[in-house]
Amino acid sequence: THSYTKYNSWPRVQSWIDAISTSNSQLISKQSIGSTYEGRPMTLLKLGRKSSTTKPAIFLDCGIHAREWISPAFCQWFVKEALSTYGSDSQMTSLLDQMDVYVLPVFNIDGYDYTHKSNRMWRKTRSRNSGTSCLGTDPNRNWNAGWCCKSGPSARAAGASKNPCSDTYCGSRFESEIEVKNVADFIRRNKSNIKAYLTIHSYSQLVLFPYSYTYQLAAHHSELLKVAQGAASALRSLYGTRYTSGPGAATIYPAAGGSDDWAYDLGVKYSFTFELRDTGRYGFLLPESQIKPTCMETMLAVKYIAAYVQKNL
Ligand code: 0X9
Ligand code: ZN
Repeated sequence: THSYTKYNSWPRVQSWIDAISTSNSQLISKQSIGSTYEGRPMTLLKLGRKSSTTKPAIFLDCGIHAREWISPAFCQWFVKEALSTYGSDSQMTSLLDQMDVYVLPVFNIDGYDYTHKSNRMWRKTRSRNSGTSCLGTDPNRNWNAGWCCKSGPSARAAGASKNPCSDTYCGSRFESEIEVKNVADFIRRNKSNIKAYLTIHSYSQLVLFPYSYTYQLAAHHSELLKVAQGAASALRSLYGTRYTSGPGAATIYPAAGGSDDWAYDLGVKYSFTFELRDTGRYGFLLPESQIKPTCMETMLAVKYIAAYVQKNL
């Protein structure tokens, strides 16, 4: 059975998606944005007070990488908190009155399911690659943002690999992965409304923003740094958990083809990647006892960014 303080398997997340969207129909609706490689439906939740006109929106996704289990746990927590605090928490109420929040609870569903059944440390999608038995592409190297670019004289792409057996394989072309294509198509279709793109990963305790495919600073670098630092200090205010913020390339490593850089270059100015707990003691195997505190502190950071975006519409 589904629990917010456990790591739920994909079938449990799927029935949770159906149950929560039918029981709160004034505030939440679901839509399919396509299917995964293995044919599972990708269901997007839309949170917000119903309106006759199109509202500005925030896009939030979790579970791009299969083994980062705390990430889908956060998206589920976010939906629960949004629904249960609407009407009592003034910030959440005003957010969902003025804006919509699109939540994709698990991006890489095939990979997530595989980590529950076969290999806990799987990262990529589960698609076939021609000429090799190695499966999968890194869904965070598959976007059209300096895709698999070779920097300098070396034949290696920045933080991405041309080798299908690598965990950071960039794919045969950008958007080769149907999951990436489905989400990119949705964001392109709705790009005039989408004001912020937030993507949740683990681990390392970071708030990252563009760029990762280049060391060049984003046009809005100072503002993004200010917002990221504000989010990190909001997060820290609860339990003292320390997050570092900065542009991806300089803060973790250069890595081309990521969703945050793609969204930013499309025109979504407030584009952030979160790397949740911890800093390496448990890594991807974060104990279930840390789900609740991690989600509670992360809520403060996400709500900080949402409030900033709302104020600057
Ligand atoms: O390497 C990644 O994709 C992310 N780290 S993780 O350990 N979760 O795999 C960081 C993504 C930062 N953004 C880009 N590289 N665009
Ligand atoms: Zn990740």
